[in-house]
Amino acid sequence: MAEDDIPLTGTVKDKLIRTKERWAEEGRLLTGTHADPTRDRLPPGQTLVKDWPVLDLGVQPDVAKEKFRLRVEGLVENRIALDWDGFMALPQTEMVRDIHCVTQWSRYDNRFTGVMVRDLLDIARPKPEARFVSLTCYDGYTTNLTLDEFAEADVMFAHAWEGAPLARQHGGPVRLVLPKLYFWKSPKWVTRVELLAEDRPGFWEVRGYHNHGDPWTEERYG
Ligand SMILES: Nc1nc2c(c(=O)[nH]1)N[C@H]1C(S)=C(S)[C@@H](COP(=O)(O)O)O[C@H]1N2
Ligand SMILES: [Mo]
Repeated sequence: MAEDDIPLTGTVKDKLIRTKERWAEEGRLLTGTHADPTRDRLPPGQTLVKDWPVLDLGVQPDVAKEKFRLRVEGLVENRIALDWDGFMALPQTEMVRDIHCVTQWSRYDNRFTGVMVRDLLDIARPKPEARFVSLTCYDGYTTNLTLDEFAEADVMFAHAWEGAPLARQHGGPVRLVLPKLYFWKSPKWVTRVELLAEDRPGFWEVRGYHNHGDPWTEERYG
């Protein structure tokens, strides 16, 4: 099964993880101020950047398109296992969004192209008892979302950025883009989506990061 294909994070940069865990313990980067998404563009405590920083566990899997699979399973009426051609044959959408990382950078106006989660869920058809989602990546990274937020209108499996294929370092061939939450909730190199009845906290969520991650209320840690 797919589970066996996914390397665990034994090769991860343990030191980096410990540093971030410590930040979480210390509540670092919390500014205690508030911003209003209807009025402001930069969430509290964030700094605007022009380049696009790379953040991950230090392993950037090389996922050949021939080997790529995107699976949607768990509490769905129709299990899906898309290969690259199947993924690219789905309706393609473009969106421009700001992104916000918990390590304090934000970047405006990122143009992504890909498949909207809604279009995938229309095919998979979540069962009524499905309320949460767990996403698993080719580097072993995981994160969790509520099905409601995963299914919002501007959540995308992106394969291109600014009109060019998404670079491997940014999660190519395919990553999630969920702009309204901190970017750790947007997994790179995604391969599996599991719909669940109970929440299943992911890699950073069990290491002190907030379970939800709203940048506007600074849900960074805890
Ligand atoms: N598979 C995977 N996805 C991941 C991560 C990771 O380590 N592995 N890091 C997350 C974090 S903490 C952030 S901030 C963003 C960074 O995306 P970027 O490197 O494209 O800026 O990816 C998120 N998605
Ligand atoms: Mo991050």
